[in-house]
Amino acid sequence: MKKIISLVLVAVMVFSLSVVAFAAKLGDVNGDGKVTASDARLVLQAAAGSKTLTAEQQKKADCNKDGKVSAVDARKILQMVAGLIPEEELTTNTPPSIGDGSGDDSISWDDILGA
Ligand SMILES: [Ca+2]
Ligand SMILES: [Ca+2]
Repeated sequence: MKKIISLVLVAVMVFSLSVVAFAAKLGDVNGDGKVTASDARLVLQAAAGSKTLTAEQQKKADCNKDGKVSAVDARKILQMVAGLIPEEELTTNTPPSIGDGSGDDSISWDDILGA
């Protein structure tokens, strides 16, 4: 019985690890297993309307999880590629910068006045 429990535990651990690995693939739009500038380019092309992404690609492209594929996502990918932000940041929906309360990706009077 103990053996079965530990087997189940191992299975659960392996499963959660693969989920983490899958989540880390956010940003890998072209699906080559790496997050590179090529992925950012695809996101930019999609944002500009010159390229249509599959539903799966759109999910991976939407790095800030706002439901849209935009230049903001491409920038996040590029920042990650350049090592400016950790890879985990792609999977979290944190404001792009401290003080940007309105979430428009810039600090403006809106944020200060709370409009
Ligand atoms: Ca890629
Ligand atoms: Ca987005």
